Amino acid sequence: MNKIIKHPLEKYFRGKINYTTCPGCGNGIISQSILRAIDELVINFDDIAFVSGIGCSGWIPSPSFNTDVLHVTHGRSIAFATGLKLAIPQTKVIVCVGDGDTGSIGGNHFIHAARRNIDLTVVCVNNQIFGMTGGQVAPTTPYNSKTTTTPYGSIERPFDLSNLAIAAGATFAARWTTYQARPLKNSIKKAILHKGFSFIEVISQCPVQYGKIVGMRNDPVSMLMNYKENSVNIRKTRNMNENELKDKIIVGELVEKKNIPELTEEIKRLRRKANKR
Ligand SMILES: Cc1ncc(C[n+]2csc(CCOP(=O)(O)OP(=O)(O)O)c2C)c(N)n1
Ligand code: SF4
Ligand SMILES: [Mg+2]
Repeated sequence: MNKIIKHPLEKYFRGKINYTTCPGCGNGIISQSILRAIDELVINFDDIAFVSGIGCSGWIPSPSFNTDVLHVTHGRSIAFATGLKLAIPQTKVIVCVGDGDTGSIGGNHFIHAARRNIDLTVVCVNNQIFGMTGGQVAPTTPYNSKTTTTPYGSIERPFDLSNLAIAAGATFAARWTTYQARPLKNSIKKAILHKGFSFIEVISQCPVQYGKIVGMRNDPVSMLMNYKENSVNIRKTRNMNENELKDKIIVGELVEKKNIPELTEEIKRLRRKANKR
């Protein structure tokens, strides 16, 4: 008799969906990491809402995750998520967003959400490029990269999105690559439980658009091996000098601050104060 093997995460999917994601894209690893984190935390999927923007990363929860998913305009996912969280504070809100979405058009929403310490978990897929639209330069693309829109090399220095989040006030921030899927999943678990703005940056392979810039077109395995070889855990960086850290990806849990007022709690407090008058 044929044994039917069911994927343990199948229960989180809406049914048979045709994916638009290219073979070898890091979005698959990130999608699994999010769902495994939720599964291990034993959270009711209906108590979670996802928000995503326009970009390949937007297709991580939409339309496949079988819970509430808002697939909104480019650069506005954190703004929509803020509205959602304020309206239904008991909902856990997870935002799946691209590096372009986060650092360019959505930059203001990003830094102000971090400053306000609103209880959102933002999973930012940093493939260092505008993937979906054809490989244009993003605010995260390394200096001197030849992209569709920078044929002579990018002359702008890239943002470090995690450091930007921390500087703006994020109370939890972690960075991993898709190579470190287990620690990524563990940090997502912590981020979901964290009361406040949590930011998870995932350096992720786009073998189609970014792959061609770095000479690894359609070669996700080499991109993953590159992440493996060039990642350094934050704990080890204390003993390394600037030269040793050049071109390294610093991974790990970068910040965790507790007891900082969270926005929806602050609003509750303010309401009580106003009602007393
Ligand atoms: C207001 C607006 N501006 C521009 C676009 C075009 N656009 C769609 S996705 C995208 C960039 C996607 O890059 P990123 O956010 O890094 O996501 P990725 O596809 O790499 O996951 C752009 C510029 C749009 N859809 N809407
Ligand atoms: S273009 Fe890049 S980021 Fe987009 S689905 Fe394909 S591999 Fe993934
Ligand atoms: Mg991108």
